[in-house]
Amino acid sequence: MEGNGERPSVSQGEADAPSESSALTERLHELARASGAAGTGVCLAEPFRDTELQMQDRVASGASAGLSFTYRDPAVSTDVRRTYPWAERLFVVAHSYLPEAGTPHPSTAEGRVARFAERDHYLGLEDMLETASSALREEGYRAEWLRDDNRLVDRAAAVRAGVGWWGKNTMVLMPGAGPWVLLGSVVTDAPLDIDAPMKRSCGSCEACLPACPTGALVAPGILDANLCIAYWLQAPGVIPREIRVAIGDRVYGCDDCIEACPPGSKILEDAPIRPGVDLVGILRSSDRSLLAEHSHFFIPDRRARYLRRNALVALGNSSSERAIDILAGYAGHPDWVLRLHACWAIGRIGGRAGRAVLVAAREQERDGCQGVGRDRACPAGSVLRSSLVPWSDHEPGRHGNDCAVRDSARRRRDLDHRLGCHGGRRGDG
Ligand code: B12
Ligand code: SF4
Ligand code: SF4
Repeated sequence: MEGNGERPSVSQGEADAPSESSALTERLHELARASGAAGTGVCLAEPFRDTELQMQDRVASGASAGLSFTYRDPAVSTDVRRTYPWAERLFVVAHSYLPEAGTPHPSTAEGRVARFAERDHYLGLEDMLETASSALREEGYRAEWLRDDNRLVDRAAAVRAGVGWWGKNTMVLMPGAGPWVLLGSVVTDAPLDIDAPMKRSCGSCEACLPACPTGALVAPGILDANLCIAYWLQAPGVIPREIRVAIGDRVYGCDDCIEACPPGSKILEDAPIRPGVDLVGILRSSDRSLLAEHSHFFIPDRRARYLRRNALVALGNSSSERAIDILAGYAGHPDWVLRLHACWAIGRIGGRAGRAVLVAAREQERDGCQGVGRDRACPAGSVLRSSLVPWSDHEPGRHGNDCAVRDSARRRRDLDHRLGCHGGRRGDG
């Protein structure tokens, strides 16, 4: 059997009769497909040297923005034998979350969650990986699966195993599903037949590059995480001002560079419209229920403050004066990160009521908050000052990709929020 129907498998067994390993390989592909996998492939568990070098470059240039995860130790995440010395093969599985995940269509005071996180779509992938692992174990082989884990760069494995190709938006694209897939691998010592990498590329298409609202795709296939909205919505600390504007109504994840991708357009068309998430609801819920409801999000330190921070920013971008009441409550919140983003949101909405709240908040801040950054000095005061500048001047869309966002985000690289926790096992993409 061919892993993805596009390229021949390379048999490791006898040349004439189908070997035991060929039969097992075929069975695994079939099992995974039967359990819903959009694509499967097998590659050698050799180190991914090119990827390691790319990651070292990103760290050296700062483009990894202090990310931990796979960047914690690229020597480990690009060489699975450092974790599993017995590894011979990676059986890679791609799970498409479209059309089921739908397309978010938030109305005012609703926020947008990227499709991959609409619910925990990794659960389906885990079932597929476990099915394949069990089959291998039943045959007496070792098998462990990894998905979105610090110990393996999933996309490098998927490309080597011929499951898809590198897109210029850095995603792995698959025929049929385009970029709308999550990836995982079974690590095994079984001598499975390997697949050849796919002979495809984006060709002359570059649609994703201008589609990114912040210019985070700084070159084809190169993402500067300092500029990426998906990065900031799951980073600890303060979100830079210009990124806050670019965030729009998003509260988690960003799909713009993948929505623009033609190989995924057909499956995207079939995705049903679904409502957004209730932003005021997020601000009114208890920490416990917020964390329970969004248990599949990566939230730094599992602190509900970061979900609330994101909701404050999205509400600020909603232009809804009706949001001022709930924001006013947060302008006096004991947590300075929330106060700061609430004051910004109020300033962004503007209006007489908002200004009155900020004036009152500034009074409260007068003696405290002599912090490190411009924003931290006084959330309400800095917003009052900067509200004299028309917000449209900060709109990234109006200036193309060489806008203030990039400069500002770069300046922020060395600030304290990078030192926050971004580690541990990931819960999302
Ligand atoms: C860190 C991380 C992030 C970071 C950084 C992303 C990044 N591009 O590195 C942030 C938080 C920004 C992020 C965002 C998202 N992520 Co994420 N993330 C990861 C994680 C944990 C590690 C990624 C990694 O190590 N990258 C290493 C660098 C070196 O890889 P790279 O940037 O792709 O670099 C390659 C290309 O540059 C290529 N290359 C080099 N030169 C050139 C030139 C050309 C022309 C081309 C085409 C390619 C190319 O070679 C490099 C590798 O050798 C993986 C899970 C995992 N354990 O692997 C998920 C993962 C990559 N994320 C995933 C998803 C779904 C997302 C989001 C779509 C979620 C969302 N909707 O918000 C966004 C997409 C943003 C984007 N365009 O990448 C999926 C991607 C699935 C797929 N089909 O590719 C993964 C694999 C999780 C999973 N298990 O499914 N993510
Ligand atoms: S996820 Fe959003 S911000 Fe990040 S590269 Fe893609 S379009 Fe740009
Ligand atoms: S939008 Fe075009 S260039 Fe970008 S990843 Fe998709 S096919 Fe490739």
